[in-house]
Amino acid sequence: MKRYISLILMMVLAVGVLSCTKTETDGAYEKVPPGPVSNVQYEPDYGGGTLSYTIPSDPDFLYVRAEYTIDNGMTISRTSSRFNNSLELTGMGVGPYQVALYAVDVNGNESEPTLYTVQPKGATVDPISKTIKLIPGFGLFYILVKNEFNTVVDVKLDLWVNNQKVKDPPTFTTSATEDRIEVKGLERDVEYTIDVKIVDNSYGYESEMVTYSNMSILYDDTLNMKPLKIIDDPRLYGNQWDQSLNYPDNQNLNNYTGAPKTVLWQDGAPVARNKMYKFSEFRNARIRHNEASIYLFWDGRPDTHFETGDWDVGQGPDWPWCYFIDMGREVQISRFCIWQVEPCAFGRMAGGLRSFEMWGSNDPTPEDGLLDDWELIGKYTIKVPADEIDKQIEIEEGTEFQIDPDNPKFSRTFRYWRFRGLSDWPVTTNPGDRYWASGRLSDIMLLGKEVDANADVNQ
Ligand SMILES: [Ca+2]
Ligand SMILES: [Ca+2]
Repeated sequence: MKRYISLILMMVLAVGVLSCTKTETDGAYEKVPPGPVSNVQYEPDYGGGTLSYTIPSDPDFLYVRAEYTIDNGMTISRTSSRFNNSLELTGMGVGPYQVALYAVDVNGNESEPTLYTVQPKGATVDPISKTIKLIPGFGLFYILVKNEFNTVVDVKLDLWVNNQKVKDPPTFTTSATEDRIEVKGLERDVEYTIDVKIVDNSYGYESEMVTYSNMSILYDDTLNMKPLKIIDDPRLYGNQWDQSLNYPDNQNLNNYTGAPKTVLWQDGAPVARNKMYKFSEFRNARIRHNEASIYLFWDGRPDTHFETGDWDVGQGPDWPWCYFIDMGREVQISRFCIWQVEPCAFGRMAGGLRSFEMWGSNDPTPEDGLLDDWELIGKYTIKVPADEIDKQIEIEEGTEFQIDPDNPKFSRTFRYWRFRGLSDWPVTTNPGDRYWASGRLSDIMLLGKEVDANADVNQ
C-alpha cells in the first residue's frame, strides 16, 4: 500500500513540475517539447500533395515542420502555422518519400518526429509538358504552356533543320499559370523540327520530350506606307457633309464644328448628327499641330511624332479619339510595330499613348462618306517590360503586336484604316506633370500583304 502511495505521489509531483514549466513565461526558456503530430492524412498531387494532421494540444505550440529528401538529394523543409492543420509538399517526383513531421513550440522545441510515407502523382513537369502547344505565327513560333502549379520551369528547345541541330537554341523560364512564349530569329521557307521539354528549374525534374515535325513560320511583308493619306472630315462624310456651312478652308483641317448634315445615314438608317460627330466615333482628332502632324506617324522615323492635342492650346480631345486613314489600296495586315515618343515611353512623362484599337473598312460607296463597313481588327495595350534594359530596347526597336496572337492570320481586307486611341499612361512618375490627354506616338510600321499584288503602291 505504501508503495502505491509513493508512486502516485511521484506522478502528481511529475505532473506538477511539467505544468509549472509549461506555464512559465517571462523570458524563461523551457525545454519541454510539444507532443507529436497525430492522425496524419495525405492527399496526393503532382509535385507532392497535402498532408493534414491533428496538432498537439500544448498551449505553446507554434507550427508544424515537414522534412523530406527528394530525388536530387536536397532536403526540403516546409512549415505551416498553428492556424493551419495542413501543409503543402512540393518538389517531389514519383517517390515514395518518407516525410518527418515535427511539432515546434514558441521556444523552438521540436517534438519526436511522426513519420509518414507518401506516394505523389509524379513531378509537376509531366502534366505541364502535356499542355504545351506550338503555333506558327508571323516571323515566330508561339509556345503556349499552362502551369497550374506555378512551378518555376525552364522550357528547353532543340531546333532541327535537315537533321542538323540549330546552334544556341533558346531557353525560357516561366512560372505563370498561363504563358505564351515567343521563339524568334527564325527563317521563312524553312521546315523546322522542334523538340520541347519542361525542366523543373529548382529541382531538376525533366518531362518527356514533345516533338513537332515540319513546322514553318507564317510570313508577311512590310507594307509601303508612302501612299497613306488622312481622310479629312468632309471626305469621311462625302455628300452628307454640309458644304453650305461656313467651315474653315482645307488648309486648316482641325476646326470642323458641326459640319455634317443634321441627319446622317449609316447602314441605311438615319443617325442623329450629334450621335456620330464626336472624336470617339466618326471624327478625326487634330491632324496638324505646331510641332507635329498625324502624317509623322507613318514617315518611318521614330524621331518624328504626332499628338492628338496641341501643346499650345493644352489639351487633346480626351478619350477615346480617332484618326481615319486611306491606305491607297486594299491590304490585309498580320502584325505591326509601334514606337513610343521616348520621353513619355511607358509613362515616364505624361502624354504617351498606352492602349488603342485598329479598325478596317472597305466602304463600297465613298460618295456618301466612309461611315460603313467598319470592323474592329483588334485592341492592343503596350505593356511595361520587366527591367530598364528591356524598356530601352523596346523604345528603340518598337513594340511588336500580332493582329491576333491567339490565332495568327491575316486580317480582313480593308482600304480604310481607323486608329482609335483609348488611354494614356497614368501620371505616376512625375505626379506634378500637366495632364495632356494627348496620346503621342512616334511611328508605326504595318506588315501584311497587298490584296492586288500588282497594285502600284509607289505613286
Ligand atoms: Ca515618325
Ligand atoms: Ca459609304
